[in-house]
Amino acid sequence: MDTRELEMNAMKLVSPGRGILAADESTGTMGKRLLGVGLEPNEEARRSYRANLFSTPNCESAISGVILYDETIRQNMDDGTPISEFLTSVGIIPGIKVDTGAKELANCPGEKITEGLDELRERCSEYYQMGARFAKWRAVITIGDGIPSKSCISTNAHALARYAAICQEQGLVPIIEPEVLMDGSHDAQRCYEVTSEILKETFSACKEQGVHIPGALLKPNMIISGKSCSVQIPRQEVAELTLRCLMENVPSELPGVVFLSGGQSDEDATAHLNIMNTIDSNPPWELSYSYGRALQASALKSWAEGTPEDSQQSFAHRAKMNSLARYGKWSEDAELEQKL
Ligand code: 5MM
Repeated sequence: MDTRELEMNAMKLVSPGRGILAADESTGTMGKRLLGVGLEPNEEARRSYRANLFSTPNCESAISGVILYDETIRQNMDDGTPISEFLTSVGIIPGIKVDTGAKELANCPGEKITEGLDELRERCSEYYQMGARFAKWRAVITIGDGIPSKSCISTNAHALARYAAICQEQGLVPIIEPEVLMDGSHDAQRCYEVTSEILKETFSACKEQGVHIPGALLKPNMIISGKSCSVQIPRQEVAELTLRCLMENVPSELPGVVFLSGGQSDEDATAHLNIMNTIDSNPPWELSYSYGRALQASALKSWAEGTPEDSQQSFAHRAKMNSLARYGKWSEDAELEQKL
């Protein structure tokens, strides 16, 4: 394992004012997103939308890395340049989703286990040759009546650690993503407890399996009430609880935490990150973003309703807002600006 290369790439991914664009929607998810804005979901539609997004002028000032899907890393930009080569040439690190999806967990109704460990070593080696320098694996934890079960927590934590160890062996920085879903009527306290549990178990499995923590990144959810909970806590409290939960459960050698947006509104995802970066608690890790929907929702809408340039402008705007949030410098007023 080349720990120096891993640490260097992990640090680059969380360099000041920059964060990650999660554009790794699987074919099914991307299909739903395209249909949602009235577009036909086919391979060329996925390619052209993403190629336009990646060519947004100056987006590298706010985007350090892009997570790609297997289909996308094999595609080209409009001029024929391979997508990963193009991203590298503008200073953006190409990454790759290596899990093969969350499937039903046997004996645990309503719960999921993420699959994809088979032949992972060989796939990582191929992705490294194609230019990828980091990877992502998402575990999905649902809160409900009597769930998550111990089995769901421990099997997902074990798989995340196995994935991380294999990625590092092959030169890819693993983004470890245990997502506690916002779906449900649970309160923020329950989200706090479940998030603590999965984080503890994941880092314990990583330790047991020799994962090199300074060469990895964590992609967690924020501590937030379930979508249908009657009590939605204010932004300041989301930020404080999230930081407290991370301080209690995340090792200090980790270089960075790159949050997922998980279905929060664009502005909430930005505002929560911004507050965390203004709270004077001196966390040992960088606090950044790896947003999918919160960076792309408006860009996809403009892609369907406007011109390619409109889509790039929408993306540039959200990227800029989140870049400001990395410094704790975002404001409602900044939302009125339009360009990078
Ligand atoms: C980009 O969306 C990813 C979805 O992948 P699947 O199609 O396999 O479900 C997802 O893993 C994403 O990277 C993270 O959840 C972060 O995205 P959000 O939208 O939650 O910020």
